[in-house]
Amino acid sequence: MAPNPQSSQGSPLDTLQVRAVELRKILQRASYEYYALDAPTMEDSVYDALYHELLNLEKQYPQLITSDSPTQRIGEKPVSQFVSVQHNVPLYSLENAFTSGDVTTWQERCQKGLEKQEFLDSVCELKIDGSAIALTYEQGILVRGATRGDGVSGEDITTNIKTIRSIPLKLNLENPPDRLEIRGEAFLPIAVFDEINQERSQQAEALFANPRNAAAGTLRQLDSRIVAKRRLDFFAYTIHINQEDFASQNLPDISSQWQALEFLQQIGFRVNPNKKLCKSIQELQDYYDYWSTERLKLPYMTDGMVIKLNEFSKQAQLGFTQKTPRWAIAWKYPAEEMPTVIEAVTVQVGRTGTLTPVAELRPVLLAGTTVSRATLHNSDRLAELDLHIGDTAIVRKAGEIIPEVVRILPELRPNGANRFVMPTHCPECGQPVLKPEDEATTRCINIECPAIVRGAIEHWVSREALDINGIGEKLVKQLVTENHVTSVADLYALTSEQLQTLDRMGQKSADKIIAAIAQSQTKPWARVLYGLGIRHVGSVNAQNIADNFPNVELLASASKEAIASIFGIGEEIAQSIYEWFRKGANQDLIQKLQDAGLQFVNTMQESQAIAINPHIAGKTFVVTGTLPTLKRDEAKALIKSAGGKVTDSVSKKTHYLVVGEEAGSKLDKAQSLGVTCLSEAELLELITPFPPKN
Ligand code: 3B9
Repeated sequence: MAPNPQSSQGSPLDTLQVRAVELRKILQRASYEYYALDAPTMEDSVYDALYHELLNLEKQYPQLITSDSPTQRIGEKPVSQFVSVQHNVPLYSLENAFTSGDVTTWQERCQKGLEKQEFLDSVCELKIDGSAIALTYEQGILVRGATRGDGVSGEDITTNIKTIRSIPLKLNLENPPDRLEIRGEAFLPIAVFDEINQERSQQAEALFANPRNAAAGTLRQLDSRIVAKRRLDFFAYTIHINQEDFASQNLPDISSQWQALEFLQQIGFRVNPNKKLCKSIQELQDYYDYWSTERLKLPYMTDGMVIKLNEFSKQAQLGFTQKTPRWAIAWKYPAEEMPTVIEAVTVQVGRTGTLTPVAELRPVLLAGTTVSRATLHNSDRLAELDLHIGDTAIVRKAGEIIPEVVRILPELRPNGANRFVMPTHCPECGQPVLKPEDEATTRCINIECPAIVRGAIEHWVSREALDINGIGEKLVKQLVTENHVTSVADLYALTSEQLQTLDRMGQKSADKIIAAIAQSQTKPWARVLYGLGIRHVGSVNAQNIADNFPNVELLASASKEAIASIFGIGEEIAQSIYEWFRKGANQDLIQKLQDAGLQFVNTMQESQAIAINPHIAGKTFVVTGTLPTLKRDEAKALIKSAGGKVTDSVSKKTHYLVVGEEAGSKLDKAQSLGVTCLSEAELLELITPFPPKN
């Protein structure tokens, strides 16, 4: 809307001034509803028209311009530096709590300080992850905005502050006090942060690590025209008014934090709506728990909650320490992402030979624990990151997940930093490594690689596998380094005397370990299978496989399809098992472990899981002679587990005679009675749903 030519030409300046005041009032109201209350009432086009009317008025008559005019928000030309300012009242920081215990301790301390027994009503607010700023209003007009700085003095950033639409340039108060101070958090919405970083990456500019840094950086921008484009926002949480002013200006009586927040909103500020007045520790806990996940859906970053005793009289009694109020505490959510420096990259070789690059970090506190190493996953990931030694990186640890490097901040790369490249040879055994084009991982394929041998043994002795007590990481390392063992089978040839030659190993512990190793010979076939460490064969899969393939021979000779038809076993697992048994070294290993007395056959108890088999159920068996793989007891147990009956002598009622070598009179009798004779292989074929291929 253009200024009315008649009124601007013919009327005295007074009329125009009245119009300017009116326009400002309307625009201020609209801004307040839009930015502070998040409840717009005016069409954007109407706002624009009124705004331009005011702008034109002020252009023609610059004497009409006031500092609280909405036209004064857009930045001025750059300043060369900021002026330092003293804070009248220091900007206190907050004591941190990390556990509910910390919060209870704080509440009890407050109660003690006030000689109270009962819970002290507390206001919970979200802790916005931004920059604390202090705003000064004189006669209701914004005259100064300052950064927190060190709490005592900060920098005057008034021109930048004025660009923040949710900060009123003029308070919505009839009789404003001479002087009033507001504190709160300036922040960048996450969406704006993402936009800015996207733009910066397109223009090959340095990226901001997080919204907090972006907000702080923006507030200290010397060119407020850039600040205006960044759409900073602000939540207010504290108000200071001189007591005398309060009385003389007949302001509403504010005696609590809850009332202060309501008042702040009334006079024009954006106050975070997610506040709660709590009357018990449980309510504090509920607020914390609720927002621990809900906060992730908010359009801005939060890093915790702030708890403040509600009543000002109680706050005043408790007062402040050097740096923090005694009546408030910040209960933080565990930080999940932090920047830190990658001091080195090491490469670990896992038990399957996989090479994993690991970042050695300058230690940082993440999600409540100190983290000094983070995985870089694999060579593909490493190439994506373009990691150089000395780079600053964002490291993340969410809950129990292994810490990982999320991204690199290349703008912080030191001069002359070297790119890290994956080794072409295994760092453990020096043999060339393999990196198939279609796989992300690099792998050492030397089965004698000490790292692979160590990993295999550690897996073999682990709880869910053979559960051999007393053999830890350190002992495994010694055993392998000093060539006492080159495979898990060698464990069974170890002697107590041999162990006693090792570091800090007495006879007692050595004997114990030997006994524990011997004990593992009784562990069921399913655990042995799991202990072999075949890729993708976890303990549950191992149990399922062992239930369906009651001995190793059946499994070793099974087709891929037969393996894949087991419940829970997919193509990939079947392929992996099939290939494992095709390798000569693995066949040798099985032989050695069988010789060492380990269980490669289901015994009676484990066989219970096998489904009743119609060929066997209700049939009577006799077992005779020496079978090629099964002991006679094992064969009998197998038959029983499948629902068959086993007797000791052949009669007319015998359905099958299972015959091994050196069978005697029983074979003769069976042949004379016409009883069907089975070899071990034929028996197993009858029993297992998936007969071996030839
Ligand atoms: C003097 C939220 C944050 C926060 C306080 C906060 C950080 C700090 C604080 C503010 N988020 N709230 N609150 N939501 N990140 C509690 C430290 N309060 C003050 O700074 C403060 C300072 C006060 C009262 C409050 O009393 C006076 C003491 C002496 C003279 C005048 C006043």
